[in-house]
Amino acid sequence: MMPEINPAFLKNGLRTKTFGKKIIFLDRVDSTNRYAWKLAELGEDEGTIVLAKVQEEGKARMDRKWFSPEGGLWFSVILRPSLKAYVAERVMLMAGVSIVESIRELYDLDARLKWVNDVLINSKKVSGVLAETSITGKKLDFVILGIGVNVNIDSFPEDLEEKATSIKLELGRDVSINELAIDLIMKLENNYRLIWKKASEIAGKWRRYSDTIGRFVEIVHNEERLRGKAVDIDENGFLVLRLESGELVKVTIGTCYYLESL
Ligand code: BT5
Repeated sequence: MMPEINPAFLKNGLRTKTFGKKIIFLDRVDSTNRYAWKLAELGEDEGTIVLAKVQEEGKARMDRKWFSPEGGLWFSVILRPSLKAYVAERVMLMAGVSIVESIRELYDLDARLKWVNDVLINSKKVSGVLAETSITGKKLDFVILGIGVNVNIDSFPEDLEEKATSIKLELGRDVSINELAIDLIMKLENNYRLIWKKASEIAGKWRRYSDTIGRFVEIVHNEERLRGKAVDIDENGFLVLRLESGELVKVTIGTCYYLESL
């Protein structure tokens, strides 16, 4: 078993049409999303992947940081979906589903999805997704789909200790980052094909793996807070909340916190 990333091994193992047809391997980068964004602006094709062993300024949503030492799987895929901008969330949805499927199949771990993009094992975050979109008017130019998975990471900084985990910590052994990368990139390509006409299939899988549906939640976005019971996810990745008044609302963006009660 080769735990470390090996470009030749990874390329040989991939059976995909577009995803990873070209992979740019970097030892270090500020952020694979930032790097891929620049390439996309220069016209890089759909499917090109930027993968780094270490990110010095890994990006999370809303200007937060992503801890990205050696031992993780950090990569970004350039996508050029012909979708209206408002359905770009579907990319996020299919990415979360793909990560969960890979972790479940390869390691038999009980990976679950917390809205909107967290993959949890035993209630701790093992993976996150950052989809950044370039939009002109109502048209989507490109999406940079960034995925981070804590694979062979032994320890986390103090502020993450309680809420983050890795596959190694859960299994008690190192695993092959190559094997996970190959499996995940293939699943991403397959699930990506479904986002046009079979988005409800993706939403169905999301529902099955959901950690969020059925819980009382608070969704926070900027100054806005919304409390309710999470009752469903729709095919665009929007969370359906039942407010205390009984009214159903769809939430499109925000950070989700779990509550004991409303
Ligand atoms: C995310 O944001 O979860 C998106 C993470 C995307 C990272 C990938 S790595 C490859 C690509 N290139 C990039 O530069 N980024 C992408 P969000 O939902 O905002 O969650 C961020 C929060 O997760 C932080 O505020 C921390 O609390 C926590 N966190 C940071 N690093 C973590 C880690 N390695 N594991 C688990 N939790 C982490």
